[in-house]
Amino acid sequence: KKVNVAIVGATGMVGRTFLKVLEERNFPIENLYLFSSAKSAGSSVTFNGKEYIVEELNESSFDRDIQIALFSAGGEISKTYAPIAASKNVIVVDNSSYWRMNPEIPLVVPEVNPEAVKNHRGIIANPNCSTIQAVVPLKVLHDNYKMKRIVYSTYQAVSGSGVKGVDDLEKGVQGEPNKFYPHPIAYNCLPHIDDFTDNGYTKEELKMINETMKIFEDYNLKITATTVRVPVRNGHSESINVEFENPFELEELVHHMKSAPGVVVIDDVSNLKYPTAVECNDNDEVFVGRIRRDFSVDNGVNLWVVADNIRKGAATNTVQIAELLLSYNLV
Ligand code: 11C
Repeated sequence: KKVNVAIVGATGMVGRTFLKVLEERNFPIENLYLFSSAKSAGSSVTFNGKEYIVEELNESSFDRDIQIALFSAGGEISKTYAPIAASKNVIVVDNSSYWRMNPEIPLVVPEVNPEAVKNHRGIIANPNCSTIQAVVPLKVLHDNYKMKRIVYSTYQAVSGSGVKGVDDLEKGVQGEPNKFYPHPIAYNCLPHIDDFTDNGYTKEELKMINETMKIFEDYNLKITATTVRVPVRNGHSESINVEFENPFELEELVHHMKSAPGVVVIDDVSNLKYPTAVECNDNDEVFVGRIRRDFSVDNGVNLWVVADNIRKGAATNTVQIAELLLSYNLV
């Protein structure tokens, strides 16, 4: 079965990666419609060898036969246009943060909670990149040992901020002053991603905490997070400390991790093998290494988790959700 697909935000970093991933995975597209802001409208994009002209998004963009729309054009666009699309029987898979915590909107990572898509009412949310790469490896551990507390510390690439972040890093290493971040990102680390909130946490930290609870449907989990921007072009890294209700054998835990869907274990410190952002770039899996017991608590483990934030953290996960819609016959 082939479907008609729209992409909103087609010229952005994630939008372009949607096209790449759809092409690579041979997503069954009959007709493709590409939308952007007025600024990028009119540009041409090649998909599967055919040229498409990007149209300006407006209220009548969805007045045609479209079954699935992938959105990545920021929260404000999703706030306004996702309900318009949904009202015209388009199923929206939205990469912005706007709908994620709405109790009526499923928040889906296909390796973790695929069944949640079945409850959709026209809009499905794609989680934040740093949450996605955390919950993929945590799923198998939660199933086996029941997590009770998580401490997230992230090392996030500038591509998470889009082209402006990448520019600040590239020009910063050439000696130019920072334009986008409030401090230099070249040769520096900024403990600041997204806006600060009244309780001292950033929105990025709160996203990791709240989205993890929603995806696991476990609001008793105790979670804390510190999210940091580092001078890496692409690929987020995370240190994850987890404490379980139940005891575990490390060897068995590693065995479970190796069999987890979407996870690749690279953990051979005697040969200096562990995942890094540079080497994991351009892959769809979540890479896990440095798996070791936390000796300071009864049932704790430390993990080092790396993924391509634009692919698995955004575009690939969104396309996988669209694939779920097809496999569950929801379109
Ligand atoms: C970053 N995680 O790395 C952000 C980018 O809520 O979708 C994605 C923000 C979001 O800066």
